[in-house]
Amino acid sequence: MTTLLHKIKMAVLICGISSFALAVFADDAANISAGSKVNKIEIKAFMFNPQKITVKSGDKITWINKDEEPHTVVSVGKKFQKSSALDTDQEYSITAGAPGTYEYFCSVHPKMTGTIVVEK
Ligand SMILES: [Cu+2]
Repeated sequence: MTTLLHKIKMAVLICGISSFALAVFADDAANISAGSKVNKIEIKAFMFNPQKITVKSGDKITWINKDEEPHTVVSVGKKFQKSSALDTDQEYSITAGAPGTYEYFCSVHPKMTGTIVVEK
């Protein structure tokens, strides 16, 4: 699985990627790693909760918007694919890749920030 994730990452880096292609890759990775932990981040009151989350490489991370306002999930430095604008109760998921610290924010409300720490 680690190898697959590396391949996906390489593919993403090489291709420059359309968001559609990445979404397909992400879904495939999620299916293959079924059984790995799902980490939920709730978006509520203009905050990501938990604001900082620690996950294992290969884990799925899912945001759900519990506000009446649209929010997005955008990686600082484009380390992972950004979400579209999430409406109320809409979810967005990624699969944690290489270990490291990933900062993200909401492009609609840039003061909304969060951190993902990916461990091996
Ligand atoms: Cu927002």
